Amino acid sequence: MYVQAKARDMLSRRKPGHSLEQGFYTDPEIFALDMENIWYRDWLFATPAAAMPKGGSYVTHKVGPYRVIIVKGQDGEIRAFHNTCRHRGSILCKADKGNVAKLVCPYHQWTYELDGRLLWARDMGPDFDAAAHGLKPVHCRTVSGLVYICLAEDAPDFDAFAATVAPYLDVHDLGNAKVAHQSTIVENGNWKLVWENNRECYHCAGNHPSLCRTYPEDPTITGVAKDGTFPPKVEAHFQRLEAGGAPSRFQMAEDGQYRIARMPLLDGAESYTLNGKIAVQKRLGRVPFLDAGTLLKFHYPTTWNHFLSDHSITFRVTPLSPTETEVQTTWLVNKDAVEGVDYDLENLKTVWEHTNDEDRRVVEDNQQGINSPAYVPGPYSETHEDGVLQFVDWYCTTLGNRIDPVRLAAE
Ligand code: 3BY
Ligand code: FES
Ligand code: FE
Repeated sequence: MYVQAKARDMLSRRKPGHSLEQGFYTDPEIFALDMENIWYRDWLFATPAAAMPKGGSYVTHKVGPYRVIIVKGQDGEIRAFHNTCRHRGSILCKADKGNVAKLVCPYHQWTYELDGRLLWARDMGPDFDAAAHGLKPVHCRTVSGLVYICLAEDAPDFDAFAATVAPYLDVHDLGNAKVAHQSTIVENGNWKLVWENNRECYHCAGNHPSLCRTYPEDPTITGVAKDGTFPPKVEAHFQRLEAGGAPSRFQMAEDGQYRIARMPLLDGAESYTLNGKIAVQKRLGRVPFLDAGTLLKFHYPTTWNHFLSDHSITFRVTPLSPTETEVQTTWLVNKDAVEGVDYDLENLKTVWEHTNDEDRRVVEDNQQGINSPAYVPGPYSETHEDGVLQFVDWYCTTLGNRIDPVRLAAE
C-alpha cells in the first residue's frame, strides 16, 4: 500500500542519532499509520482507578474515533466498553465522568448493567435476543491502581509489564488514593514531540524554573542508562530505598516500551513543591523516607508517571491530530487527606501546572520550527538525549515491524 511504502522509505532514510524527518511530525497519512499500528493496537493507560471511587463511577475516554466507557461495577471490578449503544449506536455516556446505577442510552433508553449486559429494551418483540446485544467490551486491566485499555481485537501481553511494575507500585498504595486535582491541556504538537520532550532534561534548566528546584538535570536520572550503570549517588539511593522495602532499581522492557526506576531528587528535596517539602501531610503509600525520590515509570505510547513519598502524579498522552496532543495530569493523594488541612491544593499542583505549561510551549515551538520547509533532522546530544533516541528507536522499530509483515515474519 502506498502509505506504508512511503513510511518504509522514510524509515530507511532515517539518519542515525538524529531527529526524525518532517513528515513523521506533520503528515496526516503518517498520523493515521501511527493510530492504526500503535494506538489501536497497544495497551493504553486510561485512568487511575481512584477516579472511580465506587460502584457505578465511570470515566469516558476518546482515542481517535473510538469512544470508551470505563466503569466500576458494584462488585468492585473495573471494566471497559465501547461507548456505543447496541441498538442504533448512540453514544451512551457523554460526560467525562460521573456516577450511574445503570448505563442508560439517552436515545431510546436501552439499559445496560455495569458489566455490559443488556437488561432492558422496550418492545423489541418476542424474538429479540437481549444476551446478544450486550455492550462490546474493550480489553481492560488494572495494575496497582492504574487502569489500562487496549482497543485491538487481540491484545498484546500485559502480564510481563504488570509483573515488573507491580512491586514498585504497590508501596504507593494507589488503591487508597483519591483524585485531588486533574488538568487536561492540548499541546499544539505531534504526540511524538510530546514524548521526545519528556524523555530528556536537556531543556529543563532553560525552561523549568520551578521543577528545577527539586528535579535534577543530571541525564542519568531521566535517561535510560545506555551502558547499564549508574553514578555512585544513584546506586546508593537504590540501595537505601531497597533496604527500606521500596523496590527501586532501573528496569526496562526488552523492546524498550516501558521502564521503571526510583530516582533521587535534588539533595534534601522530598516532593515537587516550591520549597521541596512534602505537599501532603497524610501521605499516600508506605515509602520508608520522605526523601525517597521519585518512582519514574513510562509506558509508550501513553503514559509517564511520578510516584513520590507523599503523593503520586499520572500523565496521559492522547493524540488528537498530526499536530495536536492532549495531556491529562492527575494528582493523587491519600483518600483520607483533607484539602486545606493535610494539603494545600495550590501548593500540591503548582510545580507541575507550571512545568506542563512550559513543556506545552517548548513542544509547540518545536512543532512550529519543524513545519518549516527549512527543517532538517538534527543531532541528539549523546549525553543528554539518550532517552529521546530510545523513544524514537522504539517508535521506528515498532512502526517498521507492524507495517512490514515480511520483516515481522522473519523475526
Ligand atoms: O520535562 C519533563 O516533563 C520531564 C519529566 C521530568 C523532567 N523532564 C525530563
Ligand atoms: Fe441506544 Fe436506541 S440507540 S436505545
Ligand atoms: Fe519538560
